[in-house]
Amino acid sequence: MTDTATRLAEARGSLPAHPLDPARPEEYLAGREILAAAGLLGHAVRFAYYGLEEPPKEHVLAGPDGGTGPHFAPGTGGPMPDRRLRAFLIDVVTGESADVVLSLTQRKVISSRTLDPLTDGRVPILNQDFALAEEIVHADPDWRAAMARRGLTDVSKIRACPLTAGSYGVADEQARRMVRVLAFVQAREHDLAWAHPVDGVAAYVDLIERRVFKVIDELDLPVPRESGDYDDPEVRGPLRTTLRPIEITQPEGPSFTLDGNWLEWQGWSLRVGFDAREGLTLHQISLDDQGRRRPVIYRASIPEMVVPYGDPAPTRYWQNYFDAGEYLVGKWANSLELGCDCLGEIAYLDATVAGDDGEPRTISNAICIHEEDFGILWKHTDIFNGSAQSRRQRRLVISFFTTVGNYDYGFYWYFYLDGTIECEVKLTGVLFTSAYPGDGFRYATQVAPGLGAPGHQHLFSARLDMMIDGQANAVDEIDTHGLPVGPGNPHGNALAQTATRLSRESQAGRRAAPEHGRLWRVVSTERANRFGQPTAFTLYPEAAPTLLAAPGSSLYRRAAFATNHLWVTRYDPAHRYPAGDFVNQHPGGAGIPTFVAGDHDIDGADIVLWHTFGPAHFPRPEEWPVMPVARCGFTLKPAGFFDRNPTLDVPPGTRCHPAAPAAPGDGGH
Ligand SMILES: [Cu+2]
Repeated sequence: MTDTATRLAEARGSLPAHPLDPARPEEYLAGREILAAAGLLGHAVRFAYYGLEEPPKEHVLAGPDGGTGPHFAPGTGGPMPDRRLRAFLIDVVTGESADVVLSLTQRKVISSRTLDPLTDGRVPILNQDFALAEEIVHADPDWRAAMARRGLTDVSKIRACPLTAGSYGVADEQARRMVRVLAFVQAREHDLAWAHPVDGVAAYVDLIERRVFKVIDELDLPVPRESGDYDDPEVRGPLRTTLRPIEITQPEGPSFTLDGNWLEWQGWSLRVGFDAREGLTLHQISLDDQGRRRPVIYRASIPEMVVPYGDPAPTRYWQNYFDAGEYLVGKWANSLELGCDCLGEIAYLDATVAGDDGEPRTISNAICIHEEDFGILWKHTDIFNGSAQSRRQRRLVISFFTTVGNYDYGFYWYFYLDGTIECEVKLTGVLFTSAYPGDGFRYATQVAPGLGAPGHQHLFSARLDMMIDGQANAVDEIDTHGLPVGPGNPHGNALAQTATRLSRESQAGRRAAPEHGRLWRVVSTERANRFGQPTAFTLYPEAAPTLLAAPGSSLYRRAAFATNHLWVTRYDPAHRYPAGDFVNQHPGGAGIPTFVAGDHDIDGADIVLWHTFGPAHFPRPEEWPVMPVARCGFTLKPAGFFDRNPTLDVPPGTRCHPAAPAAPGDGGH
């Protein structure tokens, strides 16, 4: 047998347990062989993305038990769907890029499309671009002269950051696969380079020609000198000695079960996935209701995030990073450490991503799964019957952490005993820095002498492929109003809710309205609760500002998804990324604007919610030199999904001695 045949046999012999299981190392290898056999892997071809091409939803739902459960046994339901991988390939000598889908099952390339970078955008940044960008600027005479003019003659001490370029309609830029490079001084090996930005200089690098094609040298600002090396005892001071241990133990083990990627806990069931671009993906989230598995969400993920910076300086106006579409957040996932990143009884899942060469790389302990005490679930001391009851809340936590340049992001999904789902992103790491020009500067906070941290936004997009009690769903916008004094409300205390059905895609680009406590309720148009009301889950937004870049700006077109807090679209398997498939240097208009262009009916349809969240971040001095976690996210709560509080059956804690209810007739006043 040839190598190819052996690998393919291996990949076939060990079929994934389920069609939504993440691609495995042997599958990446087998896929690479198929690409090579099709002549698509020349010596200069690199993988800018490589991952599972998920099977169509209807194929999964046609499986046994609606495709839920740990195993998808072929023969008992539909057949195992075709197993496919998708690769974004780039020839780093010619720049030619292709979007390729291959079938492991059929052992062939299914489709291969060459990108037109002017209209399609470009493939994401490669791993090799980090070292390459530095090598290129270090060798460039103009850039070296700009550094030398600032007294920086030893370029080995200057770190270069390959920053995505955006798209500003400049022909000389659009024609190139390029990054813009800002520089930071790292005088000692362990120095924190971000503390020493060489502001006022930007090098524009053509990654294909491997040269700097322009140096912007506009402002002469001193390089801030104070060390930000928070590992250095001189900088951080002595460690405090007053923290006593907190141990988290579960002597009988956790209450969840994990079978492959299938997770069950306290009535919840779901499948955990992982993708190099999106990171954690959750599938087929259901709730058990008296033995019935009731679907809630078919697929949940955060497929995009953009971090636009608000400093209009000529050397930095273009700073806006699409961390998922341009850098791939999943690819940079951390290996998590027990007792350090996660506390308690932890189950880990590894993640496999591919390197530039398409070789699989396993990130051990990339996904952390555990159970947490979360304070009080419910509590009441009754003044009439004397009952004093208290129950503790718990949540199941599924999380991963990723490092994208200076920032670190933790993505946490929480599932609670009462049916609540929460998504929380933890933002930490090191602020992006600039030189601080002096008092009254509007666009940055001074965080160390002469060091600025520009204001920016973090705008995440959650893609929630909803499935409340089935695929026929709709969204109502719920506002709460105080009513004017008048007939029927003589004392002016009346308050009421209005529910407005978002019937078409064109009506469903919505913003939060905290003054009305605005919520979006996703209802089943087929199932009702005991009151005859549709079963539903409600989305609670946090209502931070949407994209603040000016309408008409390049970013406004490129990050159109972020101009509203909510979009609702009819499900389409091709609609995966809210800023489009190829975000890097894309001129704008891709993603959400094209998804809603057909203005589909979304009342009683298979629908997807796209929810924008995340803070406008004007840094505080306390966020330097490393930032304590800031949080953002959203919550989904059952709203008439159950007929009453679903947690009456939660027992009191073993160390809890609730007062016995008073005997009938004892009640006093
Ligand atoms: Cu920030």
